[in-house]
Amino acid sequence: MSTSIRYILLRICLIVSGLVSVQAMYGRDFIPSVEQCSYSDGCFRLTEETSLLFEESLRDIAVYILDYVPFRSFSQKGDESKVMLRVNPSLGEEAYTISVRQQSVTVSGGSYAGVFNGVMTLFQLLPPRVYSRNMTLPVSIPCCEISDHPRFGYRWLCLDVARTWISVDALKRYVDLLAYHKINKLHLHLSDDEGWRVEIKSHPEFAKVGGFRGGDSPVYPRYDKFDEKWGGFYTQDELRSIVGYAAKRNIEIIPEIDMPGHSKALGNVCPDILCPYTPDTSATNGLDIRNVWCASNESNYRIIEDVIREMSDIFPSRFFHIGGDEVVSSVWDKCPSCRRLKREKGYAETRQLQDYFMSRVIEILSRYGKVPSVWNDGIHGDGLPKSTIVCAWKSQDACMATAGLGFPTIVMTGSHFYLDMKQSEHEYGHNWASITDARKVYSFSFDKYTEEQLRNVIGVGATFFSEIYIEHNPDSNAYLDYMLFPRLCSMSDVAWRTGSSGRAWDEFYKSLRSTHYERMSAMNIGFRLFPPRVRYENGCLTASVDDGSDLYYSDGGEWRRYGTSVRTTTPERYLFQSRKGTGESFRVGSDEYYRLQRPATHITSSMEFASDRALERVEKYEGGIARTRRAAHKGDWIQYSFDNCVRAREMFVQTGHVHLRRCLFLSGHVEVSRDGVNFVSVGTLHNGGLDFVPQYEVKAVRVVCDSRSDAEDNVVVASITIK
Ligand code: TNX
Repeated sequence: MSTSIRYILLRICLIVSGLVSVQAMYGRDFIPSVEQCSYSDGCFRLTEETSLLFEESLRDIAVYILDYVPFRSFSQKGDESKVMLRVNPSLGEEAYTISVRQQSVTVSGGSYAGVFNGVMTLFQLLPPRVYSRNMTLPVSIPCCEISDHPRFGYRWLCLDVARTWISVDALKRYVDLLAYHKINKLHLHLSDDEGWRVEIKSHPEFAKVGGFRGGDSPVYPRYDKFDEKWGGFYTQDELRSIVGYAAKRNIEIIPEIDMPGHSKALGNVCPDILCPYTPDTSATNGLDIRNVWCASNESNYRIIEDVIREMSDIFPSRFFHIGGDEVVSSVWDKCPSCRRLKREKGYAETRQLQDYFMSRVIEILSRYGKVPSVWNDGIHGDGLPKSTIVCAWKSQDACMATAGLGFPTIVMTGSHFYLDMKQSEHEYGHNWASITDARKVYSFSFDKYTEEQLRNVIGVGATFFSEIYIEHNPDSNAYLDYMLFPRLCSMSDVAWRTGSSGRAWDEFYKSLRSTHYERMSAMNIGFRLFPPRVRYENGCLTASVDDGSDLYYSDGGEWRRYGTSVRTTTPERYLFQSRKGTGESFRVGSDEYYRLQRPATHITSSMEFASDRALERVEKYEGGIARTRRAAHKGDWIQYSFDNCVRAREMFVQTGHVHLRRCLFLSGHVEVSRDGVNFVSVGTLHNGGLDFVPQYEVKAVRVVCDSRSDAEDNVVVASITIK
């Protein structure tokens, strides 16, 4: 019988059985893909009378299921209608089979992990509302036989909880969301320049002080909240509870302390870990850029041992990630004792001190039974044991080279798997690696890898670095949800799909639209929809979507439901957005909306400017930033004057720069002038910048400092944005 005929019979069966009609058709749109699934006639009725039978070693899974499916009977003995969980050691550890017959459902897995994976697939045979944890029975499950196993044993997500604090409850929620997608490794980036997040009992100040930014904390403040103390850390008990919570969901937590670089937060708390010299901060706007552990200070290795000893006791994972990325090794050249160490060891290059540092840390790790994991730029020389798991991120070439060196490699190429990247041109995020949406993630391919390289690839991973997250109200997780989903759905498919189970994007996208968006809504994820296509032609704005979502639009006022088209002579004022369930798209306009004006502009300041060339680039809208010669005082100003008056629908000015601390007007206002002589205020600055709508043609715009004695650094100025 052909599959489509079976499918039709199945629909008829369900409709005739009168239980559930079309909704019972779930079970086709598996994400990630299932290796083999064949349907047969009939269905299993899951009712309140159905019992859940399980082997004792699977009790945690049974308890987990009860949270989602309201089984009344939870028993060890045989019943008429039953769902059974079993371990079948002849299957691979993470492999599973599901057999749905009219009288019973059996999920068998090679181990706890395999059974858990099977249960995650079983959930996808149920209506999406199962994820909302208030499913009502009865429901029907189509009769089928499924057998499945993952391509890679490491399906990984790295979450940067150092730059932006993520609470324990939020982390547990993400653990659940990963589990639904069969992602089984959560790598926590627990330290960086902006924070230290693990309680270390022998050094309580690491977390108690280093876990917070701003206010009286010595740690680099968050950009727009210089005076607000913000952040948090995980106590050891909280971490143990996260580890246990994750283990029940087949997720291993891999901790990372990023060393020897990326350690500024700790360096600010305990300056003794840094190389002992006074940095010259005149070139860096007063910022001490030393963020590297001193390699020659013996007491540093004792501190690291304290950290590793305590953390080994919290995290049962065999692996301990020790970072190794982006080390500014020139600090060691300036340190007398590191120079001495370099000489004693006979190193030709300063970089070799990194190998020395890493091998000392690895020696400590081995005393606690741990295998190291590093970022790919942590590999130097041949000091790393070949069992080191390498997270390869820089480029596809770096991934292939790492695998070629024989290291077990997690492929997390920035261009495809960095979920801090923008998802389309006008959206939020970084773009250094690429612009990456769910489709691009899905397109990842191992085609260029040699067989030998491929043998060393043990997993695929995504990463979310959180420098920018902190500016997007991280107390709600909306931004993180939006950045992770559905890109993680694509990643999970790349990491799981085996042999012929891969689908073309169109098919995968169909599964997203027809079922998985609904599942993610039941999971309460604020996921991203692909933005609508907006066009302006013949005086009309038209917008369209291909995912059945609802369209809305606004001309700056209230948001309205979109009908067929919007007739207007000012298309540049309109934005459109699609919404479906808990998902929404970015707000997008037609080309007219994005068109910027670049009138001839001259920038002057009461503080004068430091470099003519930089200023010229800013005046010509070529990007970059210019800096004033000194810090601002009350009454200081920066003025943009136009050769000809400008009629604009919106203007945006910004002082300061995300990466240059305190180079802004902490408080101030913006004034506009019709004649370049008389100015009128249009609003106060927020985060050193202001978006405003000029009511008439403008000859000049002036940003004025209102604080008595402002930032300690000079002021950074960018081009004015004029729409
Ligand atoms: C590179 S990935 C980094 C991170 C940044 C990220 C921003 C890696 C090992 N280093 O420190 O946060 O880029 O995308």
